[in-house]
Amino acid sequence: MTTVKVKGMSCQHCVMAVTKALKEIEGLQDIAVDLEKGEAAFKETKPVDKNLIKDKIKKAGYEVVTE
Ligand SMILES: [Cu+2]
Repeated sequence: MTTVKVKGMSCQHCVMAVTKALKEIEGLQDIAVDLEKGEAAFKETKPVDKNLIKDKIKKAGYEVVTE
């Protein structure tokens, strides 16, 4: 399971939007977005470029936090 921090989610609508964005990426599976933690978790069935994940989430209107 891979987890990324997502900034800007405030309600279930945001959770749905982020989930939908991640579902569009080939190779991601079992996507689980946690509103309280501000995290998105998923399984990679093949290596997925982290920048693609960032881009998709950004296009949905949210920000991936990298520390
Ligand atoms: Cu929202």
